[in-house]
Amino acid sequence: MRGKFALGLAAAIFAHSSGNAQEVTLRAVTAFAEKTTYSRGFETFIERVNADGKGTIQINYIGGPKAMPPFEVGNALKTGVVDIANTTGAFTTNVMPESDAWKLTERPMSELRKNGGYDYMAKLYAEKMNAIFLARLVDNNPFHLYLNKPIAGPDLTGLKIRITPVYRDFFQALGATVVQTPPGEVYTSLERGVVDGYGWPITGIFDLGWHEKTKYRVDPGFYTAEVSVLVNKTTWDKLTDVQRVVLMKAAERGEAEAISEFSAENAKDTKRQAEAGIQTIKFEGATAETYRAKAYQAGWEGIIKQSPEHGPKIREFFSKK
Ligand code: 173
Repeated sequence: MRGKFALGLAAAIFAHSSGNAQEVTLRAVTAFAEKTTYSRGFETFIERVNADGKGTIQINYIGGPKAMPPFEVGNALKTGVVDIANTTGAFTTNVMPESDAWKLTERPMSELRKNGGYDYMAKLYAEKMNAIFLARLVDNNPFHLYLNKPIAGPDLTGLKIRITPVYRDFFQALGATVVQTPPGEVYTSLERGVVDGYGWPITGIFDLGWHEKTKYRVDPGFYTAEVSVLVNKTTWDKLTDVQRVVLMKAAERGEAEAISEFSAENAKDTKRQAEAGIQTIKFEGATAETYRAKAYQAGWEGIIKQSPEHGPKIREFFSKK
């Protein structure tokens, strides 16, 4: 993790600070339920900022989806209703369609911060969302299809599946009927039989009790989940260098920890799912290859359709093919 991040940090440290500003307090929200898997990294980030930033910068954690619906977070950040947010690209496509492309990265952030991929996306966040993309706190965390009806192969014809933009193009390509919901509606949708399954990463299904309503997980996984810290750019521009460094230090630490943290979490939850009686429907060999290839093909086609201008360029930075 000694790429652009570190250089930017050093530059900010040595730049002149603008006088002795007072302590500033930023308003923060998360798109995921408080104290669950995908808010945890952000909560650690906030603790670090509040410890390190005493007298200079503090974060007031307003909360999660009870305070603000997940799909509204991008716009709230853009307009400055909140100063800082923990969210994922799939929840902010209404302000920036390209944000959903993070799920397709086949390179770690340490590499994307050097190869121009981060810079390209950061410019789009600044222009379209009025946001600074501070750090990716979730990576190396595959998505899966979870089902309550068995399937014999990669064909979802006749099944109704809960989605977000992450899964839409892929599950539709497999023949599914899709219905978009925020995470907060997954449990009742399963309970009422409104859906036959859902997309979600390998970790976190225990947070809201979904394991009670889940029979099967389909392997292999596909893509990698992304959850990141974004800062309103107008707020950022008003901060002093000292205040920015507090944020950047906590951001750099969080991003550096993500890959190893999730490799442990992934293993833990895979085991826990089996112990909870969730059976795996495992595609192998050529079927698995085709399934994953279809995921990426449908995913990129979707991004490029949404953004013919930027999609192909983003693909060059993110993809291995
Ligand atoms: O399934 C979802 O709600 C979703 O898009 C997502 C994205 C990142 C992490 C967890 C879930």
